[in-house]
Amino acid sequence: MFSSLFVKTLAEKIKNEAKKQGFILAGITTPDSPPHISAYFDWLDAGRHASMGYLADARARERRADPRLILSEVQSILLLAAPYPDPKLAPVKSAESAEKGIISAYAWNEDYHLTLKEKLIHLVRFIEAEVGHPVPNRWYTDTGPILERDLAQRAGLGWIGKNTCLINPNFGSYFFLAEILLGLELFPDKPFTADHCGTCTRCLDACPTQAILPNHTLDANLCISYLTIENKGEIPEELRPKLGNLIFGCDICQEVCPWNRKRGNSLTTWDLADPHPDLIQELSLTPQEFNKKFKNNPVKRAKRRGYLRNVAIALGNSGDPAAIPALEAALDDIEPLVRDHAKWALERIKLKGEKC
Ligand code: B12
Ligand code: SF4
Ligand code: SF4
Repeated sequence: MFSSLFVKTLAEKIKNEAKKQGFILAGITTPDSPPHISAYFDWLDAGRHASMGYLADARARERRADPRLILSEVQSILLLAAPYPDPKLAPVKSAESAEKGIISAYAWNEDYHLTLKEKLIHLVRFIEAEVGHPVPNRWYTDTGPILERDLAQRAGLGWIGKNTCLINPNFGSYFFLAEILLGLELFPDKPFTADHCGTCTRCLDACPTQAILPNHTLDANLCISYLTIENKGEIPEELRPKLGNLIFGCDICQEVCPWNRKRGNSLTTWDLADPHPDLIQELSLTPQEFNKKFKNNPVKRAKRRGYLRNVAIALGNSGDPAAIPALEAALDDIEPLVRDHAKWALERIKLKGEKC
């Protein structure tokens, strides 16, 4: 048992060390059940998770409701935010935009699941050195059975906006969340209780598929981020035109958010050669070229067949006859998913041509 002064000072030291590691926000909460766990259950029961079955099984539900089932010794949870680039930093050039695709800004750098790992391990070592003994711990970013946004709000990092993202008044929402469950008593931060959305409805108005629901949740069945990344099958025909030239993920409900208007809130460097690649070239990527291009990059999650499916739709949406030869070649692609979407894209270009 530590003195309360030690517990408070230790928490501050840990948060300072997190900032030195490049995290822009750090806060501590208790392992109690997340405040909006019932909203999560309702969301699942309404089928809003689409095909993401891993979110809905009994194990997933129990663990999200009680972090102690993940680590029985847990006494505190350290929540962290790591920045990614502002999509405005690489604007799509308007003259070429019809044939350019848009990759979401969170995927412009090496996969955060890999890059944050070392920083999280460093923080655990730092904490153990400070207390002078091993500390039971478990860390995650994205993939843990944890409601990261809800816990981050309770750890004081920001509020959950109508677009469902965690937003901080100083940093906007272009950041990842990560957390370390610790078998260590730490002084918890105050929850972030203000809701700075007010009467604004920009995200709801801008969402191309009306995926955002009025209760701080969204319907993944309609969300372009889900459709282009997590969905492994066909994209429903009626939604394809709404994808525009988004070929991996979607940043629209964050781009329109006034809290992301400020500059300098995010990372200013990235390692993807072109966040807005030439669609015709992308459609001809062989499996080897795809694997090389997106090695250790989040785009790999869509797999070549999902990515080229998205690229074919974007070409169809461009209505540009220059895409016809590439789409015709894709009718012989090794993947049925790519062939089917190329066929749709060709029909769409033809239809658009007839209307002109
Ligand atoms: C599944 C998932 C998705 C799904 C579903 C997203 C969703 N909004 O539900 C899809 C594939 C669509 C998706 C998309 C994206 N995702 Co995602 N995703 C997740 C994941 C793995 C689980 C989220 C989840 O449980 N959703 C279910 C809903 C019900 O829970 P929730 O989103 O946490 O929302 C809470 C609020 O709705 C709140 N709530 C409910 N009612 C009410 C009422 C009030 C008044 C209030 C205040 C709150 C509130 O309670 C809910 C439960 O705690 C998390 C990682 C994690 N382990 O948490 C990342 C995560 C949420 N995603 C992230 C990112 C970056 C994205 C994208 C930006 C990627 C992209 N560019 O395409 C988009 C953003 C789309 C959006 N507007 O949310 C980040 C978000 C960081 C942030 N600043 O918020 C996370 C935290 C991953 C990470 N570690 O960084 N994602
Ligand atoms: S990510 Fe795109 S499709 Fe999904 S809710 Fe936001 S604006 Fe709508
Ligand atoms: S766009 Fe407006 S309503 Fe939507 S999250 Fe941002 S502030 Fe809230």
